[in-house]
Amino acid sequence: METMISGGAVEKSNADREKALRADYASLGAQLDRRGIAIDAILAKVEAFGVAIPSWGVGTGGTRFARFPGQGEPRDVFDKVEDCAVINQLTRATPTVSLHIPWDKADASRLKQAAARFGLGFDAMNSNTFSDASGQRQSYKFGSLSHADPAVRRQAVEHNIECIEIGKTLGSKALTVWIGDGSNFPGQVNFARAFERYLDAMKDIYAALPGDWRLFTEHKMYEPAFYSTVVQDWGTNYIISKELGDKAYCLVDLGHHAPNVNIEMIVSRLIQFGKLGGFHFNDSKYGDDDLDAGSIDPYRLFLVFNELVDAELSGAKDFHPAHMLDQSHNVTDPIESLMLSAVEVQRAYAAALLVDRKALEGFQEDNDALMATQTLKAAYRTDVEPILAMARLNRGGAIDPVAAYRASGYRQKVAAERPASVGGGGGIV
Ligand SMILES: [Mn+2]
Repeated sequence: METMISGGAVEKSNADREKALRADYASLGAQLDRRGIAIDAILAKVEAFGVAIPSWGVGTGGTRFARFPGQGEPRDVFDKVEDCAVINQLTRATPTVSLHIPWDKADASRLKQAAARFGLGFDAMNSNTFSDASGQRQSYKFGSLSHADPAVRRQAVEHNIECIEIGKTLGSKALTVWIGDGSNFPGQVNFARAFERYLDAMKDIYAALPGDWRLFTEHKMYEPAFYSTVVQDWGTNYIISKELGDKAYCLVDLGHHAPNVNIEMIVSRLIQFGKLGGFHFNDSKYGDDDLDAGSIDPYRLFLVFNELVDAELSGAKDFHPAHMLDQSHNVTDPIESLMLSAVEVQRAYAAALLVDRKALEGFQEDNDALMATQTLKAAYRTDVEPILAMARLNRGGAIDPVAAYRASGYRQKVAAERPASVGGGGGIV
């Protein structure tokens, strides 16, 4: 297997840290043992856990005000795959890449080979009908799948079918559809007619889905349309998945909700009715900020994983959620942000695995609110870093991914090879 950073550099970085890690792991193991938890069982689950890297995330993001390009940004999808290979080499937590078409359009067979060199696979394909590609016949200025003009809707359907075709060659098994359709003014759009047109168009896309694929629809309450969006919340998303059929599931992007919305409860509802497709992980303070996962409210991320682990352990039906990051890195090196975000998602999973579920159930039955919430807190407060670091070490990754990455000089190396970019597409979807 090829690597972008030499194995020797990673070993050198680990050599300085391994002794301390083994001591910390043994100490945590003894602590968990007293709580009736086998640390090696948690380690095995963490080692098997993966989250997909969004191809658009390895470039520097921006806001509608400005974008400040970073050094050595990827020039095309092949450069993006190399950056994703670095992230997975050091974290061993990101075995797949989620592509965005047409931004990542390339010869699909060549692309598959490029990823296979590094042992990377492909997660869900993402279509783009929220901006106009050069040379495109119809404009999406006033919508795509819900547009009043059937020619625009047809073009948007065909684009989604093209994404499925590309994904078949790449080995992807899912299509994520997020649309920017909506309105900026009351009265601009008839809510019911627009949704009806959207559903009809989605049925055409669904009909083109291979038998072993899943279709994810992603809700978003506002932006780019600021008064209304066609797929605004999880209720509408659930309706869509029910209307389309068994291969249709809801995708939850943590940033696509109003502030203070109880997202973990939405997750629970979708699990209960077999319609949770997966996630776009990120964090936010005010809106769809696309900040690094776990950077603002790590407890919320833990509470989401508390629901996921509960479903995993109780054997919920149709439960195999896709894990993807969806972030915009405006002021950090995207590779560093994505490595730490993947680790944060893994951390929430590991901590949720430590919840004493039997005790929790007892406290719930006894209406002991204080002890019930303390049961969650006891798991959340446990520092699981030795488990995460040991999982990386066992699988050939770096005990400290950012330290290993900085010591490798990878960014300086690609900065010399890749010319500085100007402007460029946004990273917020
Ligand atoms: Mn998203």
